[in-house]
Amino acid sequence: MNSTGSNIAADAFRRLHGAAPAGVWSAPGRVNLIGEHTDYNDGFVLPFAIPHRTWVAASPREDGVITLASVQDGQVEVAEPVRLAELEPGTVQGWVAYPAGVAWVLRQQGVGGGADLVVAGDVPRGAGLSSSHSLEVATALALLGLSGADPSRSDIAKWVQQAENDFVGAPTGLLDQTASLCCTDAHVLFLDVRSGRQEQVPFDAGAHGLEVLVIDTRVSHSLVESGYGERRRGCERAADVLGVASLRDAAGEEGLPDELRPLARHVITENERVLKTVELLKQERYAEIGPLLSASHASLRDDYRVSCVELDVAAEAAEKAGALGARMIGGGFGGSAIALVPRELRERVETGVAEAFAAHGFGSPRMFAAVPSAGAGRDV
Ligand code: GAF
Repeated sequence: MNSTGSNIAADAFRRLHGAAPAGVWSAPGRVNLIGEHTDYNDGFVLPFAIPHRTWVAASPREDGVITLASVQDGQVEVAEPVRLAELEPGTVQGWVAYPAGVAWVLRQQGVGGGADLVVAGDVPRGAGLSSSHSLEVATALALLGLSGADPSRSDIAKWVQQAENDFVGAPTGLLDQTASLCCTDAHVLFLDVRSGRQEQVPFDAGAHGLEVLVIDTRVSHSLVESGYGERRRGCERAADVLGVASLRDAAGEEGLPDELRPLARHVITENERVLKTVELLKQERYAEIGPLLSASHASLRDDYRVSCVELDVAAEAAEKAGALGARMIGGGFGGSAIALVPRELRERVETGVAEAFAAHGFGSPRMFAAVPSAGAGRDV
């Protein structure tokens, strides 16, 4: 949908509202190369934006109402309009909660008003590629753009996080919205969540004969939210016991009760792996990041326990077929894995993963190579 996603949203807007939108804004999904479950521990992450995006065609309204429609496979779904003044957490369910949550937060910030919004997009949903954050970020840029406000991207990321935490009710960190807002073409974004420091690190796997293959398992297990929140609370407890502000500051796991040790171990070692990966990328030693990706997966599987059998099979089968490393990405319990694959082995890896899925009786995974793409912005 990439080159035409903006047109699809704008055309549907014209059909619904009888006039062209005032503008179209879009935001990408993301792949996190490494640095998982470190964001809410004040740690390091290293995402890049994928070419898949969500577009929001928008025009202002004077009556404090937000109307929402989405275009999916040519079908337009019109949602119940929401009145800004009546928005409260829990008042809106389903996909509308994401844009509504953003409007709710912006209103508290004194920006953004009523608007007609029409959404189109091609970020695979429920695949751990941040489709909901891309919708939230595109909505935020649209509402801000309509109102003429121009806050910093890190403020927008914090507001989107607030919408996600307080309105949608998911206790997520800052990784996904910052990735969507701040990633740039041909780079990974090295983000220190504590300080907010960002560094764009060139990432051209193709120049090294490599590809980042995304393997969407197409499963999303229940417990996602509670499993995520439980890990997050475990990390906070561990930091408390250790007497540090967050696990970012933990030097080791000594002194922790048995059940909290693996959580701390994951966060400590994962932050180290991010730093090492950045160093290797800067030295153009791309192939050597493979083992770090695999170590990240093992840590998420064994210590943090957020993997699942489909993700484990995906990572294992990819490596067996020649990937230099593979890992689950995102929150876990389903969604996607990535594999670092020598270009000439791409087909073999895809076949190996597909066969392993079939042998386990799983549905077919969706696979595509992802290249670092542009972050969020105004299209029209
Ligand atoms: C999800 C969350 F939204 C992120 O904030 C991050 O914690 C990630 O899981 C795990 O690294 O994508």
